[in-house]
Formats: sequence, structure tokens, C-alpha cells
Amino acid sequence: MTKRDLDVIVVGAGFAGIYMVHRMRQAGRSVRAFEAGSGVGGTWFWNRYPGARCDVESMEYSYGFSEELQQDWEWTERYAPQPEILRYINHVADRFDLRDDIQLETKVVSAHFIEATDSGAGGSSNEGSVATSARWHVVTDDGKSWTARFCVMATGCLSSTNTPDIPGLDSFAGELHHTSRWPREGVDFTGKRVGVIGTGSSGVQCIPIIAREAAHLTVFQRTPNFSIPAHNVPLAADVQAEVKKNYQSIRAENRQRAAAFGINWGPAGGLTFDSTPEERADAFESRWRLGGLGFISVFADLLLDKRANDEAAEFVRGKIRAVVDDPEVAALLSPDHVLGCKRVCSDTGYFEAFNRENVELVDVGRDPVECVTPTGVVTGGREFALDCLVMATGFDAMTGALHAIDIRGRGGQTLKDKWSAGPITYLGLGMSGFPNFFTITGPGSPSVLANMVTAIEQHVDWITDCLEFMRTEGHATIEATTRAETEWVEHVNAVADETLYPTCNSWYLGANVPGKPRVFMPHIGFPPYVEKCDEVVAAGYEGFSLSKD
Ligand code: N01
Repeated sequence: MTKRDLDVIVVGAGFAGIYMVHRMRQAGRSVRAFEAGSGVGGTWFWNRYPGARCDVESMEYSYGFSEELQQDWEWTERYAPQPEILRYINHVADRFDLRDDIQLETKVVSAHFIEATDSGAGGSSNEGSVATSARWHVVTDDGKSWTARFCVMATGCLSSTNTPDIPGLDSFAGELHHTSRWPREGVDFTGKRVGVIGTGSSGVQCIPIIAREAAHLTVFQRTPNFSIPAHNVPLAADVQAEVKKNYQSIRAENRQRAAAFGINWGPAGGLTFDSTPEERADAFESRWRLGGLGFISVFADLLLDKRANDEAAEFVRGKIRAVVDDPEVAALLSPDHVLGCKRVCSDTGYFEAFNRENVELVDVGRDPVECVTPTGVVTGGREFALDCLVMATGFDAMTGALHAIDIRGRGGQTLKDKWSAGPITYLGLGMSGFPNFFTITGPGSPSVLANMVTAIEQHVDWITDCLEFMRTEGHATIEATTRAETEWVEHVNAVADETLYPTCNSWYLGANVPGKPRVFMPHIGFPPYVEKCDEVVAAGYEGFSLSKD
């Protein structure tokens, strides 16, 4: 019989959820993860659109917790494509025998904290026993209910789909797909008139491939994006062997980097204007040739000093002008916001795609999409006839997946109410009023501004240690104090305000979702964050209150 009263319930079985399950099993705890998808993998399960690939290099975007795992697994490309990452996650689930504790095709509908009661009146759905200590009561969409001492949200930062409320979208009679809910069997674009709305990382990756397959592609662009060529290549055996020889030290070195990755970027850059114009041009050029997200760290002040940023941004605009044949199209593709305040994209042939005869760029920044009809998209008073429409419109990032669940803490307080003016957490890990409730890579932690796998491992390890501490010391609950979370949110904002990050309408700020509070959500800088987490532990979980009942 499946146990219904558990030590730990985990919501989600992507990178975070499956590692959480692994650590809980190692610690001898009963654990169950619920996953909406029909397979493990989280964001890498759902984002199967053509060209989906990681923008962090494969040798870094992988777990470091098992030496055997990192030695055995062979990556085939510098940047792993989605199917390979999904194979890797499945391999991990099998290798560590995690599947028995992961329930697929099951959504968590609600998670309510019920205080400890003497009589057991708080109730428990545990078959054959009644829980009297404080429990999280979790209901799943198969109608079952579960209880657990701890509830861990491994719901991902980029998992809740953002589909804009465009009039008539439901009436579209052709094929309609969102990049983050791509059909397993793929989509055949051959001979079709295709439209793509959105030019973030997902759009930038799928557009060149769709352009090659489709009869005609219309790209509806609201905001142009900076993109650096990935220069993806097959991963040479000697390169892979060299990393594996030094994996431990490479992982340790990465944890000292601001974003916890970047082994190939070379030494950290100095200040932009400490170099001569020629040195700057050389530095930009060499990072351009290296490719990928490392471009943004070529100098240390690109996200601190607008003048420095202008230099780098103008360099990229120059590259766009050099690649794109039509100067008007090149101008339309050239961003005028701060380089990096929206996540920089990493592409293969993105700007080149606009030189194709069958690709048309439409400025929906100037003339917003008016509506979708059964036969196409209307903007600027013109209908663009389409057989297939791809929404590359991104995510309700960081908070969307949590708000999709009815989460209630002490006294029935809902998470939605608590976060009505933006997410409030202590360290992105926990919050007051929600005892024994943890968010892996929650808002207020480095998460999306770091190597996600490293950030996940750090959080899962921290939570595991915390639970062990509670077991040893006989604590029943842990909960952030109101003061600690208030100060932490202020700190996260103060750090962001020293940078150029908050200067544009990014999903980091929630600006892509109408009505979402505009708050900078991730914590900038992995090493100082980890230091703070370690200090909190060393000071006896400072900022948390622990109770024995
Ligand atoms: O989503 P996005 P994404 N009308 O929000 C546009 C990670 N990721 O899925 O910029 C017209 O970036 C919107 O326009 P605007 C990565 O962290 C990683 O592409 O808001 N357009 C924008 O162009 C990334 O940053 C990888 O003005 C509308 C686009 O849709 C994050 O996921 C690959 C619109 C959405 O871009 C999100 O990327 C993929 C409307 N009503 C994703 N609404 C890699 O590892 C939205 N848009 C490489």
C-alpha cells in the first residue's frame, strides 16, 4: 500500500525534484514527488521545440554531487540539445533508482499547513494512522490526499507558461503551439505559412530552424533581443577528458564565479574604460568568437555602468548590421535596451535567418498584435495569413508555478495574499507563516542568474542539512521570521538597484506578465549568497525560528 503520510512531499521532478528525492532517500526519509508531466525532466521535458538547447555548456550544466555520474556520462556537444539533457535526467533517475518515489502525471492542487493538535483533529489522510503533529496536507488532481512534515516546492523558475491574452487566439483554426508545451511527436512545418510571436531565447532558437522548413515564416517581434552566437560544436573527446580529470576543482572554481559557470571564459575582465578603444574592440571580438553568455562578463562593469554597457551593446549592434543584409531589418533587430538586463540569448544562425527570402519581420512593438483570426494574425490593420502559429511568449517566471497551486500557511493565509505585492522570502528558501515549507531556487535566491543545476544542488543540500539538524536537535518546525524575510527582500532589491538589471521590462522583474508586481526576483551573485546561507547555518539558523512542538 502506498504510504500517504510522509516525511517529505516534493512538488516537481525536474533537476531539483529528483535530486531532492535522492537526498531524502539517502537520509532515510519517506519521500514522494509529484510531477505533472508523463516523464521526469521538468522544463527539459516540456520545452521540446526545434532548436531547444541549453545556453550553459554541457560539462557545467550537470550535477556535481556524484563523481561516478560525472565521470560516466558522455556529453556529445558543447551545448547540450534538449533531447540529450532529457536523456541525462532520465539516466539519473534510473541510476539512483528514484522512480518508485516519483508519481508522474499528477498535479498538486493544494498544499495546506495544519497546525499540531492534541486530538488529531487536524486530521490526516494517512491510511491506518492519525497525525497529531503539524503537517502539510496535499491534495493531488487524482483526488487523493497526502500528509507530510515537510513540503518542498521543486516547481522550477521557468515552468508556468505565459500565453498572452490576445483577442481571438482561441479562434485560430490552424495549428497553435507554445514553445514550452511542444508536442512530443514534433511539428512538421513543411510547406506551411508559420508565424512566431516572441523573440526571447525560445524564439531565437526555433526561428532559424522553422525558417528552413516552412514555406514562409513571419516573426512578430515586440522587443528585439541581444543574441550572441553559441558556436556550438561536437564535444571533442580530449576536451571532455580534460574536464573530467579536473572536475572537482572546476566545480569548486565555478562556485566562486558570480553565475557559478564560465570555465571557458578566461579571467574575469577589468573595468571597460581601463582599456584603450583598441583593447576593448579586441576583447569584445574575442568573446564574440568564443560565443555564448560569456560575452556579458568580458568586462566587470557591463551591468553596473551604462556607458560601459553602451560600448558592448553597440559592438553587438554592429555585428547585427554586418550579418543582416537589409539595413531596415537590421535596425529593427537591434535592441536599444541595456545589454543583459533581459537575459541575453545564445543562438545558431538567428540573425542570418532574416536574410532568407521566406522570412519576414513584423514590428509588433510599434503596432501591437490586434487579434488572431481563424486564418492569421492581425497587426497594423493587416492580416498575416498563417497555417501554424507558434507562441514563443515565455513564462510567468519564478512565481507562476507556485501560484498555480492553492498554498496556505498558518491560519489559512494564502501564498497569493502573502505575495500580492511581489514575492517575500528569506534566502529564497522559506518564509514566515509557512513552516516546514521550502522553495528550491525560489525568488530571492540566485536561481536563474546562476547555473541552475549548481543553484539547485546548493539549495537541496542546504535543506537536507537543515532537516538533519532538526532531527538531531528534536525540532518539529522551522519558519523564517518576518524580520529576516523583510530584511532579505530589501537586500535583494538593494543589490539589484546597484546594477542596470532593473532598467528594462524583463521577466526577472515580472514585467512580461500584465498585472504582475514589478519586483526584481533573483538574487544577483552566487558566492555572496552561498556565504550568507552558510553563515545562517553557522549561527544556528539565524533568521529562522525553530520549535519543538
Ligand atoms: O521567453 P521570454 P523565452 N505580443 O520571456 C514576447 C530561458 N530559456 O521562452 O520582450 C508580442 O524571454 C516578448 O516580448 P517582450 C532563458 O532564461 C533558456 O524566450 O516582452 N510579443 C519576448 O520577445 C530565457 O530568458 C533557453 O516585449 C510578446 C517573448 O515573447 C527564459 O527561458 C532557451 C507578447 C518572450 O520571451 C525565457 O525565454 C529558452 C505579446 N503579447 C528559454 N507577450 C536556453 O537555455 C510576450 N511577447 C538557451
